[in-house]
Amino acid sequence: MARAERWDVFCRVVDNYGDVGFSWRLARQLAVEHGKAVRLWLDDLTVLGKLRPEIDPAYDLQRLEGVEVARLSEPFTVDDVADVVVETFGCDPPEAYVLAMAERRVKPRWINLEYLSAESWVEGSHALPSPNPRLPLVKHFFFPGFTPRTGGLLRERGLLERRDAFRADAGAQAAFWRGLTGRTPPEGALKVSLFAYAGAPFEGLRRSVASYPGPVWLVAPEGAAATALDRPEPAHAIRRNRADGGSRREVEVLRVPFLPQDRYDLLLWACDVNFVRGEDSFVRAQWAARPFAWHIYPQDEGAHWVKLAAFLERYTADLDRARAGAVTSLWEAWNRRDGDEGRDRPALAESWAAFVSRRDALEAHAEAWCGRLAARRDLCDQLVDFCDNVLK
Ligand code: TRH
Repeated sequence: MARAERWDVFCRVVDNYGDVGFSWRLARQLAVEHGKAVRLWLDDLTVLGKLRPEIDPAYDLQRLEGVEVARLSEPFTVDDVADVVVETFGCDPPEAYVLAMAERRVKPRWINLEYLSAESWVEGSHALPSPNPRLPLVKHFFFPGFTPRTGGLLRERGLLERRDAFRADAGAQAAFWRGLTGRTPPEGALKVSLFAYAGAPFEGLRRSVASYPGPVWLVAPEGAAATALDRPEPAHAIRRNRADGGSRREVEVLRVPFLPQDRYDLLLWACDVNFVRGEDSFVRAQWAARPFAWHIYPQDEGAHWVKLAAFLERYTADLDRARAGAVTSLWEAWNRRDGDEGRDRPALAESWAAFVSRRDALEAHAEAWCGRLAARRDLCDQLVDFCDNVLK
């Protein structure tokens, strides 16, 4: 039997969970779905330990779901150089490893897997070579993306079938809610998951969702949202509501533990609206095919507004003006920060009301969008094809 092709995936944590969340998914797919011998090199094992509690950050080497998870530390001792080397987000493998790559007779194929963006320049940069200025090595850029001329998005085999089976199974959903909260949502409740960066207008959202004509569950895994909403609604807001005739409903904030990564998908599938952030949860919300709002990772000089607009342009292209406007204004209101001078400040309450009143149409849209993306090959498939058939 031919020996499995060896892949080394390197990941250095910049911050939060997304770098590891993405790298782990990729490594697992390479091993489980493509039969590669994969080592995932991580400089911070505690992050993977949050996403996968089976991981013990104390070990330098461990195995999970067919992936060898190895600690990336300096000085780095090279034991073996892989056939394919993936650096995620331009993180650079250790210098000693790169020198060893250059010494191999058959040079490893070297990929820089970049950040996700809906901007159109991505199509022109995807798959471009970048020769090393010092060494006889060529690195290729690989860009995730939303169009056929990009590397696509990670989507595990059978993901959407598992989602549909969960949605068709009321017992499984009830068991999920009981396991997470000890209860099941009240009849007719609007269930909203909440994952966003510190500084999002959490309190404003809590007030806004109260206009919903039924019970609301705001479900916040441990983190910025859960911390910000860890107090009762301010008294002045309640007084104002009473003065307005008291039409607003009780909103329940459910602070829940940070979920293992695969269970987080269940939360997105079980909710009616998902607030997500960064890169990986943003993609998972699209596979969940429910209306969602994206809290984008803030960048210097407002560069993230360009990225946000590029995605919104694609995502809302097929919507009529009112629906496209409802999505855009909610996302802009949600992402606005103090200091974003010169931007019109869309009011969160009105934006939310416009969004939620169009929920059925936005849900049909989310399904159509998901179906269109799912008709394309997933990122891991494309990456393997590129490395095995184009670069070979
Ligand atoms: O955590 P993020 O903000 O991560 C990233 C990084 O900050 C990265 O440096 C930055 O460049 C990028 O954002 C844009 O958000 P993200 O990408 O959504 O990753 C979160 C991961 O955590 C994702 O894999 C889902 C997972 N998750 C759980 O497993 N359980 C949970 O309860 C929650 C809320 C998330």
